[in-house]
Amino acid sequence: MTDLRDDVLDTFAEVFGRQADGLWSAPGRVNLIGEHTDYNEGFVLPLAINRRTIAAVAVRDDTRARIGSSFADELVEIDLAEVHPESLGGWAAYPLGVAWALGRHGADLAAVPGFDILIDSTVPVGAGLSSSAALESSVAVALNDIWQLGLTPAELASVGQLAENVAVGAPTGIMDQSASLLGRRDSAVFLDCRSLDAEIVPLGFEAAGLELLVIDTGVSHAHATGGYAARRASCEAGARALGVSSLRDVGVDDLPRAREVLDDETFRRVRHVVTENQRVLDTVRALRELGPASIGDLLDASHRSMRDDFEISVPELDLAVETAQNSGAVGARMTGGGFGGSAIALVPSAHVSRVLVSIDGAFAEHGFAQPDMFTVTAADGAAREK
Ligand code: GAF
Repeated sequence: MTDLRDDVLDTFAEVFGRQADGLWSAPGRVNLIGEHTDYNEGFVLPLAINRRTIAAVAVRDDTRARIGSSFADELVEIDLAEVHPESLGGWAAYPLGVAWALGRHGADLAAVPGFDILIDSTVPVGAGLSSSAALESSVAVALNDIWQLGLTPAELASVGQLAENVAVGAPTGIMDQSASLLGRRDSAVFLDCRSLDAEIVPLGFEAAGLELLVIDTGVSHAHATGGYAARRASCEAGARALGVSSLRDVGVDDLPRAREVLDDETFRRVRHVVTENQRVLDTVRALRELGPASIGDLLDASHRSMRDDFEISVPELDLAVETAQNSGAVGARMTGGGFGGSAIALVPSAHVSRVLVSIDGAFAEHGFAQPDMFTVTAADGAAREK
């Protein structure tokens, strides 16, 4: 991390010919449980991870914004007055979308100074670990500071979501930005996506001798297209048919009536969301009362629900989850929006090597490309680094 910070500052100086005023960073996330519940005003339990996006920034004395990054050759340059969702495209839509969204949250884009910004990241792109939220959140905390806006981390999460929804065009919920901004070391963020009340829940993985393994299948996904939007539409249709404003208002006890009212596919989408909300509550209780070794069955049940009812898994994710479960994991599930990306497995330290070898073997046997596997720890949310 220290090296990357120095590298970003050096690259900033090379690219812009001057020193940065400061360095800000924001983490990617793993969702422990609570999938596709955020836009249904339900519950989620993500954690920020020890993979971060770093933004070196310097204020300009004009109104131009210049944006460079280690992952794109181009330097994007635009006047702040011209920053509108329609004028943005490519990866720069994320940082510039944040500037625009800050304008919708009180920043006077005609009065604030321009900026030069250089971005680098250790959050893998397309792995379902919220590289986009990390990028948005790093820029949001940086501009919040240099423009002296005084927005809270929770408000900055809404800024990031607005940028993602409108400037990028992905109809996502508030979970990823909340995890990136509110995350806390060794803890998960228990978020009520209706009230936006957040509680920090200690995980205690290390004390329990557990590791959180990420299995990045390499199957790429995109939330601006296809399946994600279709699932969201099904949930909204289900809520309408049940006469509620969101599926948050449907409980497990309401499912027998829902089965009578809804077609089979919509019913299964609804059942996933309703039971997943309950699993989040059960997981929080289990973590608090019994410790992390007790949440395995809830993780496994969450995966089955996503595979069979919500139908957002892919064969690579199912194989990673099953193999982890059969080779010593306490529990495993796909994480994030689905249709690719990563699975997570909660594994006793002593069994990590066995799980890694088993997954490698199983992927080779099925002719799947080797997954990228690494352990993560729960990290602090977005902050100024220097
Ligand atoms: C993606 C979205 F960005 C989140 O808002 C959430 O809906 C998640 O998929 C599924 O739980 O990460």
